[in-house]
Amino acid sequence: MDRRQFLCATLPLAAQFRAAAAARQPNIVYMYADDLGFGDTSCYGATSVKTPNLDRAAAAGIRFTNAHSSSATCTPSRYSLLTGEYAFRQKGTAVLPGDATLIVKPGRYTLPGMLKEAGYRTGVVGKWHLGLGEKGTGDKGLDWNGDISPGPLDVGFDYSFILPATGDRTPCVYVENRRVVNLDPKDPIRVDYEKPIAGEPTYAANPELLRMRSSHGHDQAVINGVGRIGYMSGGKSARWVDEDIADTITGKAVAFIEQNRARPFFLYFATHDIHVPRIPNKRFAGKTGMGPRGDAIAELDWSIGRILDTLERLKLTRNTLFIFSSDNGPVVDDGYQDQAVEKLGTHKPAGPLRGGKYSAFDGGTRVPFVVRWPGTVKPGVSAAAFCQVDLLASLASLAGRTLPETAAPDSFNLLPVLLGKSKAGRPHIVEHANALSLIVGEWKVIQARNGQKRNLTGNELGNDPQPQLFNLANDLAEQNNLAAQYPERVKEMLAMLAKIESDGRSRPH
Ligand code: NG6
Ligand code: CA
Repeated sequence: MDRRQFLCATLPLAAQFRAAAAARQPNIVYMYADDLGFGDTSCYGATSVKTPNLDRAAAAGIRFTNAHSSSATCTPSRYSLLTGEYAFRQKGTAVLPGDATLIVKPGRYTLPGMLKEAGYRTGVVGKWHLGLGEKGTGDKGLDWNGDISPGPLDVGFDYSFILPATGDRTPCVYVENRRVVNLDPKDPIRVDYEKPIAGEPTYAANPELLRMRSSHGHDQAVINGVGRIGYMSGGKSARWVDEDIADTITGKAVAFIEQNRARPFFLYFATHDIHVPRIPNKRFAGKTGMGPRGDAIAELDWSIGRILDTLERLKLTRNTLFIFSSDNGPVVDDGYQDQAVEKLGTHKPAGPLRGGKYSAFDGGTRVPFVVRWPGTVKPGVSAAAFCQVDLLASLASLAGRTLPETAAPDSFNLLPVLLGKSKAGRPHIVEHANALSLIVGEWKVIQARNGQKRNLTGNELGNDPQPQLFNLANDLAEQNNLAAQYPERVKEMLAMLAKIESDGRSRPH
């Protein structure tokens, strides 16, 4: 008896329809790199580093050239991805410390929750960085040694295996579902973001333990020879080994696919690569001649290959929508002396774009975005405007779900764009760095913003006390500020942006 006949024989009619619909749903794998720039992969023009696995996905799918992360840093981009709401609407969605509380509140309509309702088995593997628990850490706060809740399982995921925040923030342990992995109860974990923990090595007191120095910050706890943000004690058997993070989480992602091969699944696989600290496995160390940053790109590409190979091996390729992107633009010096600057050579992490991570210029949010679904998506290149905040509404459309009126306030249903059936992208793009920007067609305005021009590690932020206007069609690199020449256009576009802000939503009713 095949699966259909079996369902017919055993289920009542309504359940048969549901099961049949679910059986037709494609799997969805959303692979999310960290800090990977528009120019960091060979399918987007890099020559100093090769990414054959991403290139093969791009050759068989669609390579987008005007797709954006919702923000120029991690936490707000991930918040928007899961909620379909621009992060600038909510306080507390900036880059979070490792002891932050969960910022996507249970009960919220989310991307994984929507897919779960549609019959998907949902999993998140990798970097989380959206907080955990409701009390924060500290003496009376989140206890890392017990059940950690609420977390991913309370906002729509059936399974989670995560790094709580970032590789450079404590606690340096994995959390699987509600528990720290490999924790010895006799060696409990304590996390502190205010003061050192007595008896634990610190950056200042124990330089002999360091194998990588900081260029800025990263000078609190020393774990595995690397200075981190935040302090921690205990959990010795649970601590991750930086060199093995890609292997560990890619293994968990592969296992999730294997275990759920027989039903529709949604995997959100958020890599640690190529975020700092960049400590790739020895298989990749020294392989690109570009130092750890280049080697981390090679390691990332290996992870992509493992996912694609797994789909192929399980014969799921034609029934899986695979999407790859990055949470924000590239950064070279992000606070460690890891030779990224010295060994950059002619490589341009943001390709032709100005700025990168943290920046209001396009390098901050215009990121690689590749969609592959053989048999359904025709290979090509798309210049359509797309934002990761649109994934919720677009994938809801794919899964046959109607969004509640108040859900996902900034998510546009661009499923036809995602699948290459239309080139009509979103009518405008809001970019979120320190300042907000608005792109409409070829024009881009950046709101006036006081503040530093560059951050402490030299990354250009795009702040200017006057509004800036660029024509991206002739000046993709944002070199010629035309604000003085077109004051009316600046005024109109800033008014449109102010309305998007004050309306509290931008998704059409
Ligand atoms: C910054 C860190 C940087 C990185 C970033 C968050 C310093 C000097 N810089 O504060 O290293 O961790 O936060 O990156 O500490 S993100 O991709 O998660 O947004
Ligand atoms: Ca990031």
